[in-house]
Order: sequence, then structure tokens, then C-alpha cells
Amino acid sequence: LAGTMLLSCTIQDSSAQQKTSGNPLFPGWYADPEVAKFDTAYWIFPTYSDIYEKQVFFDAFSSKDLVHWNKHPRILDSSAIKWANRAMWAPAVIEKDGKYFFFFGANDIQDPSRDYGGIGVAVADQPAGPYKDYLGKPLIDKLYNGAQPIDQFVFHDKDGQYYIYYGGWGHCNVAKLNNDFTGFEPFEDGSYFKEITPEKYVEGPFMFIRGGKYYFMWSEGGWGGPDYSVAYAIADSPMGPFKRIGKILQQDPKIATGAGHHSILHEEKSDKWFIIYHRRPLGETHANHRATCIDEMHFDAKGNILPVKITFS
Ligand code: FUB
Repeated sequence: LAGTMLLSCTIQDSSAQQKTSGNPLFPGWYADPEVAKFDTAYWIFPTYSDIYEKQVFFDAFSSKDLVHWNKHPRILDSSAIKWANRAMWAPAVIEKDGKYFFFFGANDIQDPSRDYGGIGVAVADQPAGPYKDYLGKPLIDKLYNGAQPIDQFVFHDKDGQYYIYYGGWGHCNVAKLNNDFTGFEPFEDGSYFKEITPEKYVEGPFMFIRGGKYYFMWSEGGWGGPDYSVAYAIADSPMGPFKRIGKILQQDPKIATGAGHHSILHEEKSDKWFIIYHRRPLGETHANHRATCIDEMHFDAKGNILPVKITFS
């Protein structure tokens, strides 16, 4: 996404009654969906949700209308990333200067004797790829401030600066990306990674701007559990401080459990906001059986996000 459209994807032509395909958006177990709008198409880049050993590729989905979705299989494969062999997940995709940069997590540094990994970057000339390794190594491969190097979100601020927010294991960092995404720029005090972890944060950070305010969102609760959910904070700066306001997305015992790890789509013309997230169908207990869904998100007059009603429609 170019410019501020990175924060919240914008469509030009939308009716007051914007229809979607209903939930789930497409068949298959797909988690951690990142939504984007490139030219006239919506894109969703999810995790292929399976056991670590089978998470060796990414599929993408595109749509002109949020109703009909086309699958783009294996837009990035571990065969293109020599340091990645499993647990590839949670993409964040951004357009810059005509190139599409695909940030992803791979391998699991929990056991450094087995795995070397972290957050990688791939690049392509079009959203559907094919993507190639951009750096030949992870962009972030170490533990800074206790933040597992996963679940990155790339945010383009209104002053032009690109930030990366990331982190699992209950810690969230922010860093300033350099202009070509090969590394980082220091903050004024010379440091590169600042911890900005809000109360109850677990993973899955996301940022957008509305009314000049920075809305920072994340997933909390138990990974793979029914209480996995999304909460948020509002700040005056991309650096926070991020004081937790409350939960806005969570399970509904009549519809689904474990609703979390989301991204946000904004239709500027109609000023409609959508949350794209994963959830577990009722009766499913397998941690990886997560499906990608969409629901509308509303604000109150003060700009607070109202609790989302999760639906089948
Ligand atoms: O899909 C793998 C992991 O599950 C993600 O990194 C987390 O955010 C959780 O959704």
C-alpha cells in the first residue's frame, strides 16, 4: 500500500450496503490474515495454518468485491528462502516504489540449537509474486527486549517514516525501518528496538490512524485457546505510550471461538471499517484449525472502537 493507504486500505467505489462473501471468506485453514488494497483489488495474505513442518509456503487471495475470492497458490515457498524450512507465518505486505515487500516469520528460535530464524523479507514486482528472498538472511534474528521475532506489521506514518512493530511471547517492539528495508535507523538515543508492550499484549500488533490518532491493536489471551481476542489503545504518536482501553474482538459461544490476529480495512468513501481476523469454528479443538473471517467495525462519537459483533454473514 502506498502512502497512508498502508494504514487502512481504501476503495473508491462502495455502496452503503457493502456485501462480503460471508464467513469464512474462503475455504481452508488460514490464520493471521493481513489485508491490503493494491490498485483495484483487495488482497489477503494469511498463514497456511497447519503443523510447523507443513507451514512451508504462503497462499494469497484476491477479490474485486470482497465477495468472490481468487486463490493464488504458493506465492512464496520455503524453496526460495534458503534459511527457512518450517513455521512460515503471519505475513505483512507493503508496496513501495513499485515493489511489493513481503515480511514474514520463519522457523522457531525457541530452540536455537535446532532452528535459526526470525523475521524475513521477500520481494516481488506484483502482489501475487513470485517472491524472492530480499536479504538472504532474516531482518531480525535475535531476541530484543524479550520479543519473539514474529508477527511483524509495517506501518507507513504520515511523515513518510516506515515503522515495524513485532513480537510474540508477550513483548512488543517497534523499530524504524531504513529507506530500502535492508535494516534500521536509530532512534534519537542511538537504540534500534524500543519496547512498547501494552498491558495484556500477547502478539499480532497492528496500527492505523483515524482522526489524527494512532490506534494500536494486538492479540491477547491464550494462543490456540477460546479466549484469544483483540484489544487496543489510542496514542498521539506511533511510539505510544499505548494504554490498553479494552477488548473489541472475542469469541461468541454461538458462532466461533478464538477470534484474533487481525488486520483492518477502511473504505474511505463510505467510511466503513472492517476487521479481518481468524477464528475457530464451534466444535473445532485443533489449535491450527483457524479460518479467515471479516466483520464490520464501528466507532463511538468519541472515537473509541465498539465491540465487534462476529457473524456468519
Ligand atoms: O499462525 C502462527 C501464530 O499463531 C501467529 O504468529 C500468532 O499470531 C498466532 O496467530
